[in-house]
Amino acid sequence: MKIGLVGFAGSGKTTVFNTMTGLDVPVGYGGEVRLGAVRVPDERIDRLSKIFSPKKTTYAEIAFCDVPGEHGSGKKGLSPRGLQQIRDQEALCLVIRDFDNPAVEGTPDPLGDLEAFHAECVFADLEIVDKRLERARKEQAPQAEISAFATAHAALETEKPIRAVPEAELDRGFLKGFGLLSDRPLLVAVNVDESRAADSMPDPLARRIEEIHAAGLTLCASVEADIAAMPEADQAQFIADLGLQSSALDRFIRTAYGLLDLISFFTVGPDEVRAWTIRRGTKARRAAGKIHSDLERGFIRAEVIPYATFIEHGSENAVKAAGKLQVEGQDYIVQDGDILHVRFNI
Ligand SMILES: Nc1nc2c(ncn2[C@@H]2O[C@H](COP(=O)(O)OP(=O)(O)OP(=O)(O)O)[C@@H](O)[C@H]2O)c(=O)[nH]1
Ligand SMILES: [Mg+2]
Repeated sequence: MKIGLVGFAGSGKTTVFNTMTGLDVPVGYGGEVRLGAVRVPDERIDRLSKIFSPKKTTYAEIAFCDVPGEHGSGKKGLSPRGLQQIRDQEALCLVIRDFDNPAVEGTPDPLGDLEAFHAECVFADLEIVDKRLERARKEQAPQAEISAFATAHAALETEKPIRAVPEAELDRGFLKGFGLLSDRPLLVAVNVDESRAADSMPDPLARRIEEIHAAGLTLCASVEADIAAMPEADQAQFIADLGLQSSALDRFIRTAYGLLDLISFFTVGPDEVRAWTIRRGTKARRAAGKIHSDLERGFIRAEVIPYATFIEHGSENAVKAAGKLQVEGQDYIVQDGDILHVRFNI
């Protein structure tokens, strides 16, 4: 999964990026687009790895892309270049400034910034959809295509993001390839001042985030950066002292998995214990394709052990002996924590 960190100049994107990835990219003024990956912590993988002692243990990963804001007098917006970079991301994390930044003019205005970002995405999309709809009508494209663009158009005209339109009302197949921004899952990270590091999201912001079908969390990027730089043994105590539930990274990952409706399944063996990330509702054959395209093409069946069942019995053989091994066909819907063994033939 690829998440783009976006937002206006000086909102703390690079600080968040460093906190999440453990990298040390210079913060401050603009900079380049940077890429980094985060290992998704998972106790189940820790435990499976202890049991199998594999040569290699692989956690799920989230890739982050840090997109610099647009600096300059009186400009508060996204440049065409910035917009283009955002279009390449699967999901967006909007970092909003709610702390005083001497390098950026003006007092923080989180709600205003959220509104401004939302409006920019909607207008950028409306321009694309408008043109496309006109052309589809002129060229007498199939009715289904015209209707998809008309539905998107109607939503955007009332300043609704496309992601708010239910699956049943909109055939998104037609919108693919247009890089529509308001159809991307959106996670809003409100970057608050040190003094409010443990505060929850203010009501008006929470309401607006819900209205535009996004998810939100608050964090203080500079405090989180301090936490990330500490020896691991000291982190938990510091987090508790601050009145925080868990680190921003933990909360971020949980929120992102919820927002994107992601789950993990596992493969195990002496060579590798590994977590794979899929959307909830993915069928066994598609999930097998994550591991390797051959497994999808030549799929015969999946032997499935739910994680809890495996732990209860302690080994694959014990699970089999207890008659608890599930043999599933291609349409089986993979569940969070399933341990999969794919049988295939090509
Ligand atoms: N007080 C405070 N300062 C912060 C916080 N987060 C970031 N900063 C500071 O704000 C400044 C800008 O942070 P960056 O992370 O570079 O912001 P950015 O969004 O990447 O900026 P651009 O890429 O230039 O748009 C830096 O001096 C940070 O140290 C925070 O939570 N509290
Ligand atoms: Mg930056």
